Amino acid sequence: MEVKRKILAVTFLFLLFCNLLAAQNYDESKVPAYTLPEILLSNNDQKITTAKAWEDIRRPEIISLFEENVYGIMPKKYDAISFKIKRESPKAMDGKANLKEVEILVTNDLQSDTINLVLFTPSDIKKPVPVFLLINNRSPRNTSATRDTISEFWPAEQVINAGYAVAAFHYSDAAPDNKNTFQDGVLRLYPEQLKKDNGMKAVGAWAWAASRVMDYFENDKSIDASKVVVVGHSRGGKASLWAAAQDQRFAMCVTNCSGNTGAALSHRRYGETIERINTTFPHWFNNNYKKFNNKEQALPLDQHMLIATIAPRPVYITNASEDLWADPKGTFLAAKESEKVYELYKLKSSLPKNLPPINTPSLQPPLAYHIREGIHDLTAYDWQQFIKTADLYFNK
Ligand code: GTR
Repeated sequence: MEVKRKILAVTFLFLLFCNLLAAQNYDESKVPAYTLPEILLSNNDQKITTAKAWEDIRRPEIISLFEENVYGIMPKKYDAISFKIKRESPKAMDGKANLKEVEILVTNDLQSDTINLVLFTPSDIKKPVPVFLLINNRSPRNTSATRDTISEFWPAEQVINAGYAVAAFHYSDAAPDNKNTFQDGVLRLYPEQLKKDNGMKAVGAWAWAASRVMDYFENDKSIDASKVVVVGHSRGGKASLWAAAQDQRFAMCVTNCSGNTGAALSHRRYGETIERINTTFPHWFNNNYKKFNNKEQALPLDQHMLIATIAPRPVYITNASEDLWADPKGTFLAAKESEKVYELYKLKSSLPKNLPPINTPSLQPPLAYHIREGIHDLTAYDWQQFIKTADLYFNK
């Protein structure tokens, strides 16, 4: 009896292991044949040939496809918002920057949530400056206000030296990244979302919080709110894309190594899959998204369409050479597919035809891309390129 149980247990573990291996494909020849949903064909088969038709018809359709099937509907209304400067230091970074620590308090239906913002602006500015805003999904130490930790994940000194303001908030202020506690943030304000299959979850809440920071920027005279770049890495990069898609006040989006349900094409089933992401992180996307576990072909959308909703505003997309989990090729292909929408705005993409070599950035807006040598991360090298593209775009 005991032996039989052991055999059963070993067989079970072996099958589980095979299953896990089989689920993740890293072999280009095993990418299934797929047809991407047409970006430029409306739900009632109308061909979209102008920027106006895109904005009036197709873009709203695509936004609702993503709301319904992936990220959930983002609530836009709240009762009140207030900004409190908790600390200000005009002599931060050896006198090079002004530091503000701002408490953004949002209330709705007697519930509230606080987003804590760290903001450095260059000291010597004569007019409002553009700003890079990071949705920090790693340790809060990365975005230290005291600069007791200096990290490449948020190289604030480097951004200040380039003449930009630099800001960050920690994503857990908006939604803890945990399947049992993600409700304990922004979703306290919108409890009805939790009952709906198309309700907002964690990624939606992180993007929502970026928009509240945008509300603050519109009230800070040192910031040029028409030049805000929203930046996110990985799961933060999924949120930065969704934030820029939802909120057209963001002038530019950076999505760094964002992978599955970020900037990579799901239909390819290369690296992380929808089933895998929904199983490991059930609190990120809405309930409807689970219907597409192992059913990528049935998706009425793919991530190239999300990138396209940000047009004509620039998007900077990245990968890392060792980060196959995030499917660099599928990410680059998604960027290429979105070019058609930029063309409607007469914006010519300067992306190369095929995935460029490692460390060869294509910086010219509207679509910028690089694949950096190394692992899944956000580094000083990455930031250096984002700054160059922002310089080109803002004519600095
Ligand atoms: C991974 C996840 C990715 C990505 C990454 C990260 O575990 O599978 O989709 O979001 O985490 O955020 O670093």
